[in-house]
Amino acid sequence: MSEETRTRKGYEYALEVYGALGIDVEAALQAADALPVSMHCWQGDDVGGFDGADSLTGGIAVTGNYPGKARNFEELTRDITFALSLIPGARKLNLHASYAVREGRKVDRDGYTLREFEPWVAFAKDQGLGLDFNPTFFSHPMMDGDLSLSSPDEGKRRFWVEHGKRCREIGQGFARALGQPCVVNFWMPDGTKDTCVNTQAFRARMGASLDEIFADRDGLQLAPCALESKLFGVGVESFTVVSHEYALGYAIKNGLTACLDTGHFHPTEAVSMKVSAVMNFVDSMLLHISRPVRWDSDHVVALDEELQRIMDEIIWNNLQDRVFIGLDFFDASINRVAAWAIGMRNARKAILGALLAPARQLREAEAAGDYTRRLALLEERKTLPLGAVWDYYCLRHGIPEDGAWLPRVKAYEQSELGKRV
Ligand code: RNT
Ligand code: ZN
Repeated sequence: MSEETRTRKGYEYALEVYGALGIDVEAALQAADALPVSMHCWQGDDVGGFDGADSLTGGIAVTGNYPGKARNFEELTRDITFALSLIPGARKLNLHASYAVREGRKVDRDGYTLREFEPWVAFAKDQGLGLDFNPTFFSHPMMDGDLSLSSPDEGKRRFWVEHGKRCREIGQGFARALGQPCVVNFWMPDGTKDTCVNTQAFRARMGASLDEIFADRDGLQLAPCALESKLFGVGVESFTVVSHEYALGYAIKNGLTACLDTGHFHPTEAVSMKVSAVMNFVDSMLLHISRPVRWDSDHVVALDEELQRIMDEIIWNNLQDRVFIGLDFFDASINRVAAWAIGMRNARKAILGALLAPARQLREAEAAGDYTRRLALLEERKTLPLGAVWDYYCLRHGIPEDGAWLPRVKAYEQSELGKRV
């Protein structure tokens, strides 16, 4: 039997199984395909960027030295292009300001304009991608240790305020150029290694900086701005200025987007359980989906229960128009293109899984107080033939199925990545 015949047969079987549950597979496929997932550019070069940093600061860490890391714009875009050929569905590309293409010009982060990102805009147009954006408040000589927007050094704080403003302008430029919104996400690593005794002073300076950056309310439609909270960073363990309560409070008070990174909470807290709660109080949310192994380790996103629960919460609560889905991980111990493919394919699989669940029956059971049936259905749902629908979906879009994409990555490793020494 050819692979294609096998896939089609599997799909027919799946249609029967889902059909018996009253699930419209075609509608699910179309909805899953249309939901944008933003792929972070920084998996391709271990969060290095192009604007001069030789080490990663801000309390984040990449481990591993798998060969083939992208070293410049050409290599990174080549790798992204190749990765995208393995990833079905609506996609956006998420850039960091540190990926500015300066072409020798002496411009720093407080002065970046759309010009430094024109090559990215051209690339996005060429690939049919939307763009999202992040100011980079780390890996830069103007950092005050681990402080940026909350620094007591007025010169440094001002530099970072200007950077924040520039990044909003650039995000709006992306949105205009590409005809779709650009989410601009603000994550500041600010905090202290050991006990901070004037926490309020840091938060007051942070607040004053953010107020300046967001004073201009124009452009928030084109480029919604998100604030990302965090629990702690390496070397910044005791006090984080933009903690969860701070970020959420600021976002609610100021009409910004709340960003929740799945690695930025205590290990037993689940972001899936926060989505509908937070969505009561903000217009929109950005998710940084990651996989925290024991801590904020930024492992490649796996198709685990939490990923599925996050997508269930978004889809079952009909929040997909107000929740922006982005990925955030960096693993340098495996092939970086494969890391993208695995994480992005998993995100899309989980979206499809949520759309293919017997949501009506689950709701009915719950409304009837039949929690036994609800649990039985939730468990049985886990072994429905999602994989058969997934393979058909890939086939239909000319994307390699499970089992077929990795050999391509290995070939790319031979022909392209292996040359980078
Ligand atoms: C760090 C945050 C942040 C970064 C990226 C590179 O803990 O998660 O989102 O990972 O901006
Ligand atoms: Zn993040």
